[in-house]
Amino acid sequence: MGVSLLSSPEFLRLFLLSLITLCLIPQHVFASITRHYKFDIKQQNVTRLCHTKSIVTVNGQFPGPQIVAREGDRVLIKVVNHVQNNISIHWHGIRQLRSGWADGPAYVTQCPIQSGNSYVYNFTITGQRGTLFWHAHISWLRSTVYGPLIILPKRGVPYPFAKPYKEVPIIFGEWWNADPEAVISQALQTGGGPNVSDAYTFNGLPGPLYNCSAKDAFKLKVRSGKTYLLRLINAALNDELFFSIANHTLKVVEADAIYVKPFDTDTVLIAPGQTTNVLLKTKPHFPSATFFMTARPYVTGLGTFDNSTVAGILEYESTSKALHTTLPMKKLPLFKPILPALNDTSFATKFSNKLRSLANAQFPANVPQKVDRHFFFTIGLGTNPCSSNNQTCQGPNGTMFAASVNNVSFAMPTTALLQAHFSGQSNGVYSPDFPSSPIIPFNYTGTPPNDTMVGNGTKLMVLPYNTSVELVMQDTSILGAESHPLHLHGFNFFVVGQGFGNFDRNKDPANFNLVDPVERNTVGVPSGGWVAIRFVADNPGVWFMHCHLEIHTSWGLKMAWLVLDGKLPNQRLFLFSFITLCLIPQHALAGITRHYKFEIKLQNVTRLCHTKSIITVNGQFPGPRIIAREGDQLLIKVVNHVQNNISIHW
Ligand SMILES: *[C@@H]1O[C@H](CO)[C@@H](O)[C@H](O)[C@H]1NC(C)=O
Ligand SMILES: *[C@@H]1O[C@H](CO)[C@@H](O)[C@H](O)[C@H]1NC(C)=O
Ligand SMILES: *[C@@H]1O[C@H](CO)[C@@H](O)[C@H](O)[C@H]1NC(C)=O
Ligand SMILES: *[C@@H]1O[C@H](CO)[C@@H](O)[C@H](O)[C@H]1NC(C)=O
Ligand SMILES: *[C@@H]1O[C@H](CO)[C@@H](O)[C@H](O)[C@H]1NC(C)=O
Ligand SMILES: *[C@@H]1O[C@H](CO)[C@@H](O)[C@H](O)[C@H]1NC(C)=O
Ligand SMILES: *[C@@H]1O[C@H](CO)[C@@H](O)[C@H](O)[C@H]1NC(C)=O
Ligand SMILES: *[C@@H]1O[C@H](CO)[C@@H](O)[C@H](O)[C@H]1NC(C)=O
Ligand SMILES: *[C@@H]1O[C@H](CO)[C@@H](O)[C@H](O)[C@H]1NC(C)=O
Ligand SMILES: *[C@@H]1O[C@H](CO)[C@@H](O)[C@H](O)[C@H]1NC(C)=O
Ligand SMILES: *[C@@H]1O[C@H](CO)[C@@H](O)[C@H](O)[C@H]1NC(C)=O
Ligand SMILES: *[C@@H]1O[C@H](CO)[C@@H](O)[C@H](O)[C@H]1NC(C)=O
Ligand SMILES: [Cu+2]
Repeated sequence: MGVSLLSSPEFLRLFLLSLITLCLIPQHVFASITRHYKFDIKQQNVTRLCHTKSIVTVNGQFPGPQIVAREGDRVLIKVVNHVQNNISIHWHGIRQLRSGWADGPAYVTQCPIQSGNSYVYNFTITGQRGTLFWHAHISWLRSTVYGPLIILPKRGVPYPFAKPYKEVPIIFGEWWNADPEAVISQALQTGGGPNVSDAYTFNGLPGPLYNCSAKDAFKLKVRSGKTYLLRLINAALNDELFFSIANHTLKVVEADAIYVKPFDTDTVLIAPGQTTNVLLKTKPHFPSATFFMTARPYVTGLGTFDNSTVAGILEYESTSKALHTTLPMKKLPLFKPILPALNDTSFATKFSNKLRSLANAQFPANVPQKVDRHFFFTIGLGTNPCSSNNQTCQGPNGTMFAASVNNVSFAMPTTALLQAHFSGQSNGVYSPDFPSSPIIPFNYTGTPPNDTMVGNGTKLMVLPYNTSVELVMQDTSILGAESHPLHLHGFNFFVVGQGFGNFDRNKDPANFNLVDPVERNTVGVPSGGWVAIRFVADNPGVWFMHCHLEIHTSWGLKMAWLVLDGKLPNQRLFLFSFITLCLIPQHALAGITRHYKFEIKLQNVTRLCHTKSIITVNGQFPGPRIIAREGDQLLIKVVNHVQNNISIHW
């Protein structure tokens, strides 16, 4: 059920008005502006690998449209759902300071937007600039519903590196000939591993290394002697990716919208949910060659995976006309990069160790030096008993695959967690008792225990406002060690340490980097190892944390933090306005929710032989009666059909 305070014509009027305002008033007058976007969720037929299918898209585009804003801007995105699926959109990496209602994960911060309904995401970008992305955050719809989210520095503020000649987003994804919704639905039913994608893509294009795909190639046309800023985004569902460009070195300058100390590398490793900005310096003279850029996965798990390679083409524009006419591009020699082996954990470790915060006066690394709460979470796969008693499941040994954090496989609620918390009705929705360390310690990276079954629950870890947190995430070898890119909503965190084997609380903290650790929103828990992160819980709300390998999230590798309001008014979550509410199961509550609809309209009424048109609620004079019991929640949707402005006082 959608509740909106502005009816859509009124929204449109506001929308047009602000556009006009934008056109007339010179931008330098504003410190920051409001940017309006409209996302129509609709089906679109798309063909790749000679395979045509109808996919869920934003505005018919695949990948979806780019959102561009400046640090300090407010962004208002109206999402209208024209498809049969429920949908919600996450603005991945946006801090959402006090605006948790706009974060997007379905059943965490909002109920999904149902078919025919709409929702307005309203947030301000505070203290962030760089490359992020947006994606659907329900089921596996993000396989096609994703796009870049680019935050430019404030007007007049330069990058901490020379201004690039051009900026180019390259968003990595997967192409599935099958319907990913059917794939995950089947996997969850059989308990087995899911089918895998058929191709990887750059900006939606699989490129020439796949059958029937030569024409669908991403081409980066460049001039010699220039510097390009490539905004790399991994939006793939289930695959960490290596990326490289033949005969060119890349300079990494930013990760997850935070500047890093620049370093050169031939290959970038980027997990789903991560973004990396690199500078590409083109060769000083026309090289008489074309170069492939390629990506293929980094894989540590035991399951099957898509081991294919996507290629795009780096093509130099020839300035000489003669060259152009006598040497068509396709006749030029072609060079291909050499990527690390699919299981090259040594490269992964070296690469992640090179990432350091810029940590200068302008962009300091505010690493929490003191810690209020220490947490230790195990991260990994496990099993559930087969839910079908007339057949064996396809998971390990006839069981069903599951995944967990501290052995809690997260059970999604049917009411949004934030709504349940905010309305004081958490009873029956979640419990505030997420374990701060494993209940039964074991040798996490040694011989796996005999019992691989996981527990489950909808448990939250509650943090008072401004708690300084250290969290060690420990991979387990229960069904084979595996790298897990963990994503935290609502915060950036500092990666203060990582290692292999079991984390040693007595020895390892001595080696933590509390000076210039990389700050990000998604970090790989090393395969068979651990990672330590720190953050300050300065953002009230309910914040999802989960593996960004979508299959692991589906299996339950997710949990949520509940950060309480602080004492001051500016330490509290904003009141919700455009919130899509879920129906709360009534038996779970002492009070119930009562829904009323007030249509403000004109009505002819006669008194003393005098007929006149008056403003009424639902045509009634006096208006309708509202009845409730103590403890009930009242939801009254007021729709204004008259010319006057209106508001109602209770
Ligand atoms: C997609 O293709 C099918 C089959 O050709 C067609 O019936 C349908 O109308 C198309 N849908 C869209 C959104 O173009
Ligand atoms: C869509 O979401 C609503 C509200 O949570 C739920 O009742 C309904 O079953 C969902 N529909 C589908 C198709 O998942
Ligand atoms: C967006 O959120 C801000 C802060 O809560 C609020 O003041 C503003 O009215 C909202 N705008 C819309 C269009 O909802
Ligand atoms: C590209 O690199 C390959 C392998 O290192 C080398 O043989 C070739 O000459 C290089 N080509 C150009 C144009 O740089
Ligand atoms: C990918 O996997 C398939 C099936 O396991 C195998 O036949 C093929 O050789 C692999 N390709 C590469 C490039 O590793
Ligand atoms: C990586 O894979 C290769 C061959 O596929 C294998 O020989 C090697 O042992 C593997 N390395 C690791 C670290 O698992
Ligand atoms: C197994 O049970 C399900 C319902 O639980 C039923 O749909 C299915 O047909 C049964 N399969 C067999 C082989 O009996
Ligand atoms: C599989 O299950 C059987 C019987 O339940 C058990 O004896 C065996 O040890 C299990 N194997 C593994 C690899 O878990
Ligand atoms: C855990 O298991 C590993 C691998 O078997 C072993 O090397 C290590 O010593 C064990 N650690 C502990 C604390 O038992
Ligand atoms: C696990 O299973 C093995 C072989 O079935 C057995 O020898 C061992 O005692 C079991 N360990 C535990 C802790 O139950
Ligand atoms: C959670 O665990 C209980 C048993 O503890 C089981 O009955 C239930 O099916 C599990 N739910 C899920 C979603 O795995
Ligand atoms: C009220 O009466 C006027 C005059 O008879 C008529 O034009 C109008 O449509 C009526 N309005 C409503 C809401 O009934
Ligand atoms: Cu994972």
